[in-house]
Amino acid sequence: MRIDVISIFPEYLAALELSLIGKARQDGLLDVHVHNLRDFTLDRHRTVDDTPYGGGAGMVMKPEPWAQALESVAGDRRPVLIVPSPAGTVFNQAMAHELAAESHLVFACGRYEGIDERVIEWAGESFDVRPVSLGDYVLNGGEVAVLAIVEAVGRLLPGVVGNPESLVEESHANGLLEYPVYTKPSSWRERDVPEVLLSGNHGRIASFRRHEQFRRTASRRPDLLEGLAAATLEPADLTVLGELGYDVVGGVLAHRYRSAEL
Ligand code: 6GU
Repeated sequence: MRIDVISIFPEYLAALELSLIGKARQDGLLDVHVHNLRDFTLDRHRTVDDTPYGGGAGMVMKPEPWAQALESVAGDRRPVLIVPSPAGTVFNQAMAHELAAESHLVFACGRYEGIDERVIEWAGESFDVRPVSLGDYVLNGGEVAVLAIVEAVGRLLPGVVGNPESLVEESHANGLLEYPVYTKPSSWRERDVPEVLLSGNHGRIASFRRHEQFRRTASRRPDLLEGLAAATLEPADLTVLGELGYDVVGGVLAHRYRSAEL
């Protein structure tokens, strides 16, 4: 996969040289190119921003440096252009899987109040444009989002994560949060590892872990359970979910008291 990142803080992306993603680059699985937007300006001051039409606080990124930078990375195959923005679609594991199937991702890191909207419209002629948000809070620019998205996508590429089994049993892999994990010693500061995990009974261990996934998800992320298709659940799951307050209504999970509010 090829990745181009355009930013006025290219040093921010140095973290992509570290750890799993850095290793994937060394191994030739990921071809990452970071570009300084200021290299595409045409004035002596390398200006990338200007005041907003219509007034208001802050500055807006000028269109022409973006057009020059994007043209320089476009290629001929209609790459996906990810525009990090708190006004984007919220990123999740399903989107990470979709992006992992692409051959070329381009990231346009805005700063200030954002990029002149005409750039986003114009880019649609040669890119598949996707405004993407990390969640409902505001960052100063897109760079941190690029680090997060490249890491989430990169680890899904074949060969990046050493043991692909570890991608199966992790949070969001099956729409639920991950079960809690423990290691030695079995007793630590008067706290014992749940007995079932020492039992060697793989069936009991699997159902304990699944039970814990439901308990955790119900407590921390009830939004993930609400509306879940009951067809994906086993009878034993429905017993546990029933104890957690969930019923099946019209083929999907609904919390007994909360569903009307959601
Ligand atoms: Cl992707 N960008 C910015 N600037 N702020 C954000 C965000 C992205 N996601 C959440 N907040």
